Amino acid sequence: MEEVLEAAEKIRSMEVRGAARIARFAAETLMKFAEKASDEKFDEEMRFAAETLLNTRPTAVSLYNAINYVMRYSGESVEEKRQSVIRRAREFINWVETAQRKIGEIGEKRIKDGYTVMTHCNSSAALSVIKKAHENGKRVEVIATESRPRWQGHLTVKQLREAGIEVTLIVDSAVRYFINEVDCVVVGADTITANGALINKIGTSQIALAAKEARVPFMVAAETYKFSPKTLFGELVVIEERDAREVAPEEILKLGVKVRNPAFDVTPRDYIDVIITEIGAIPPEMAYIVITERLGYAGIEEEEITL
Ligand code: RUB
Repeated sequence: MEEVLEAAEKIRSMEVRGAARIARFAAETLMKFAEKASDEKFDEEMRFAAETLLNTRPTAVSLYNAINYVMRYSGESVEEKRQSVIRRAREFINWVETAQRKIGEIGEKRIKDGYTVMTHCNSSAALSVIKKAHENGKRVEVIATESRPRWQGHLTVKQLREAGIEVTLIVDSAVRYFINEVDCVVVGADTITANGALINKIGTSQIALAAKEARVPFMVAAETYKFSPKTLFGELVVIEERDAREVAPEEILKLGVKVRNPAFDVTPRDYIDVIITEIGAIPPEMAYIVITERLGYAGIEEEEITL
């Protein structure tokens, strides 16, 4: 169980971060844990591991979908169940890899030669789109935000430079200043709700607002495991609020200043032109169908959702 607790801490502390990486890491952790879990209490131990991983970061539904996918294992004997967990975890990991590749192939068609693309935070799905356009010989430049307070923008600019892509780093508050120099915005997703709203890194909704005002297309790159089944039943997505010390130094905190540090925000579907998924470039209004048909929640009652 120690490995599961360590893995949970890596997610909580953001050593492993980003919705897709978190999901993949959770599936890998459950797979390794299943190999060692006891014969006597296999189901109980698996469930404890699943819940421990689930209770790390509340917002990205990819974590829930990954764990839920693996935990729908089956089998008569413990050995069959163990093999089923391993098989399902491998299937999920394969889903992550193929979806990101496919999203790149579909999304890059929306990026024309000579485009300047704005992105926010550090999204593997969004970068897959930009990198694919570059690989296909299009001249692409990127404007990337710092993404305070955890500076994920620094990862983004490094990864883009490694790929040989021109990139400009800006502070988050400079988005509107630069929006008219941009041909489109591409961001990732932590969660897409049943009504097509996007939950992504704090600041995303301000970018969407600026993009709409400037008539700049706003694209979301999101694998279908970023769509939230629980929102079908009216559940609201929990926005993680992180420690004040990520935002303000001790000398400010000791003055009794109240600090709020939400990690994500909500962009209503009206601001989204298209969601690039591995099954196609879809309008946000199709989120309900993705959850029911693609993720298989059609006709499922809320009580049947056990995790
Ligand atoms: C990361 C973030 C990313 C999405 C999508 O937040 O908001 O835009 O997770 O990333 P944090 P990906 O750094 O707090 O985890 O496309 O890689 O899943």
